[in-house]
Amino acid sequence: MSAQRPIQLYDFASSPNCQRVKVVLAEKNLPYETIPVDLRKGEQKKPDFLKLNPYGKVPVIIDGATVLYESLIINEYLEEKYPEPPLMPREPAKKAKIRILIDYGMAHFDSPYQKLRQELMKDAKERNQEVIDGAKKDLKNLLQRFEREIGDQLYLAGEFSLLDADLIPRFMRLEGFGVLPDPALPQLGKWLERMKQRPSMRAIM
Ligand SMILES: N[C@@H](CCC(=O)N[C@@H](CS)C(=O)NCC(=O)O)C(=O)O
Repeated sequence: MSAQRPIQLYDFASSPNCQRVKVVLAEKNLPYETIPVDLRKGEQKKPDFLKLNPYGKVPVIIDGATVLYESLIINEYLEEKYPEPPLMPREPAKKAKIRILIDYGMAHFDSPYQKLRQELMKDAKERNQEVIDGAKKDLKNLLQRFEREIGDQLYLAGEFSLLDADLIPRFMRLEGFGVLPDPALPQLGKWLERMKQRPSMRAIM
């Protein structure tokens, strides 16, 4: 029997959506090869790529005969297909809570996060400081929930889980945008530093 090829990851290095998959691949010690897709050149909209992901976005993984896109769904797949080490608790109620928090960190953060990102991408003299301040304030308010959730635990749901892996790329950007660290969010600040020490973060730092 011939050995199966390692997982292939269609990747754009600075993409947070690709980065969350890379963290999970590394946490699970899964060998993989990256196939760079240059988003600046529009390679993600070429017909061959659209056959893999009709949305024309990275990441995409190929695992044997399985082709998958959507980073959060890829990570759920990796967790189920390669259960060791586990990145989700066994109890359905705990799993459901983690999924609620992943959704919160993605969907609920999206509007102020994108607003801030768009504004900061502009030339400094064209930026609207009111928009920046408003988006930062909204993000800090949303982050309070994670500050309460983590409490004195090491990771967002106690043990390291998909919740940490899925959210870390976005939270690293929040640090780059000057939202974190914040004196009002001390536990999250410590978590961010703790996350940076994990070997799996080397793939994205
Ligand atoms: N919901 C998707 C979003 C994927 C996504 O937006 N990827 C970006 C890179 S971070 C992309 O490929 N953008 C190129 C484009 O939209 O043309 C996921 O989680 O995988």
